[in-house]
Amino acid sequence: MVSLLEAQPSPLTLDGSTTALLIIDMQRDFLEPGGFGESLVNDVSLLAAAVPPCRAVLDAARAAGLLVVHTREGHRPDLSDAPPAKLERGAPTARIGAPGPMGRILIRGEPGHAIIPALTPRAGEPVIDKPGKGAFYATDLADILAARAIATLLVCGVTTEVCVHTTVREANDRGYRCVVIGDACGSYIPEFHAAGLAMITAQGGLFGWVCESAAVVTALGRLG
Ligand code: C5J
Repeated sequence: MVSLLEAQPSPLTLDGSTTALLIIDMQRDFLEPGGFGESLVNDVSLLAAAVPPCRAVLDAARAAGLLVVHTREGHRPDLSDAPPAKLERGAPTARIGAPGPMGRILIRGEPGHAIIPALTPRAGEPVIDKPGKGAFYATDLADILAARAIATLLVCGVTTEVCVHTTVREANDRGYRCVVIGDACGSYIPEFHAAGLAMITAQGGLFGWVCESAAVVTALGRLG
């Protein structure tokens, strides 16, 4: 069954059997005080507005039977998967691997690495641990999507201009139709959020489509 999704620069059809919801890095390290986001001197409260829209599309995707995939940015405790160029950035006390109030910053298994409680993955929903900004780099995401013949990705999460954008660019080059759910994304820098969304739809849809969470809920409701 297909459903029409209102989006920019044009509406598009969603086929529930070949569409997945991809939720990027909604981790405590980015959204809560004391994590990686705050270590880079960001106001992490700016990301809170994205949580209810993410929850709304997550509920709608689950009800419609879509594949839901979650990602987490983070590194092995021995940092062997973190290139020096990434590790050496930022103040030494606030770098990846440094101790913080939520455990070592951006390290797998630490409290800060977990997805926020409101969006906790359910059993059966793949969780992709990624060492980079893009969710395809050094992960098995492409295999998981191919096994389900996924052609369209509904993408949300944080941050708009970094991990969401990098993932959408990777996915676009791999042939996926990418729909970014604008109000379900967030950035520490509002101008970057707005520019990031504008870049996706520019020139007839350079990297895909942008829509609102309410439109996704409506479209998925017709599939459920
Ligand atoms: C960043 C991310 N901003 N998930 N990561 O470093 O966007």
